[in-house]
Amino acid sequence: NNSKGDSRGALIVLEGLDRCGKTSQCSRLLPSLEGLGHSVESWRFPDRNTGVGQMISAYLSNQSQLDDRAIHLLFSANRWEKRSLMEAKLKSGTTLIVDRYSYSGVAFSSAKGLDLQWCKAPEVGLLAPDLVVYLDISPEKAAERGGYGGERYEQLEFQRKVAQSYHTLSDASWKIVDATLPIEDIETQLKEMAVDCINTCKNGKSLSHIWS
Ligand code: FDM
Repeated sequence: NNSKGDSRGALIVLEGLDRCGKTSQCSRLLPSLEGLGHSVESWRFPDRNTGVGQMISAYLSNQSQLDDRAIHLLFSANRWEKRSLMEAKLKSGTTLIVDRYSYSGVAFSSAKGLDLQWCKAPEVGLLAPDLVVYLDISPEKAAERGGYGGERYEQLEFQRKVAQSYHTLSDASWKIVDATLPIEDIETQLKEMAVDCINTCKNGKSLSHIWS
């Protein structure tokens, strides 16, 4: 389909514990891929700009209390409300670099003790990433990095559980990057992985659904 000019963009997801450096790497990857002539957008979940996103934001900053399952479903709804735009962007050839996705959804909620399969269920049918990069750092090292911002989940004990959940969730397709390497080295690795992934998608890899 390359020759017809209808090739699609890639869905690239970055995951990891709080303070692993995901957000900095997303903002570095965007201009570096644009510099290569790719159409790219940077997204993040939760997307706090929607109505659902504002409820999530209030919860994270401890301004509201919600049942563990209710907040789980709100995080999921926040992805569902962006799904059709996501699909349209990808189909029009734009690559999306996404800071957190369904894996955060399942890792954080199951770290509270919710059943893993129950947590995955509302995610089924969302678009599957073409690449998941996990920025790997120990909870202890992450906690040493300039301290947490004070949101609900930013506590060492909880982050230890989240790390375990991520470990359970990960599969052989994930690219694990050592998040303690110098920023530039991580950036170089990510760029290479992203370019590879973009080319695979251009060459006809089809979009699929997560966990189905
Ligand atoms: N988080 C994020 C969840 O618990 N579930 C989700 O589905 C998502 C996307 O929200 F602690 C948690 C992870 C993190 C918090 O994320 C806010 P950012 O990246 O700090 O905005």
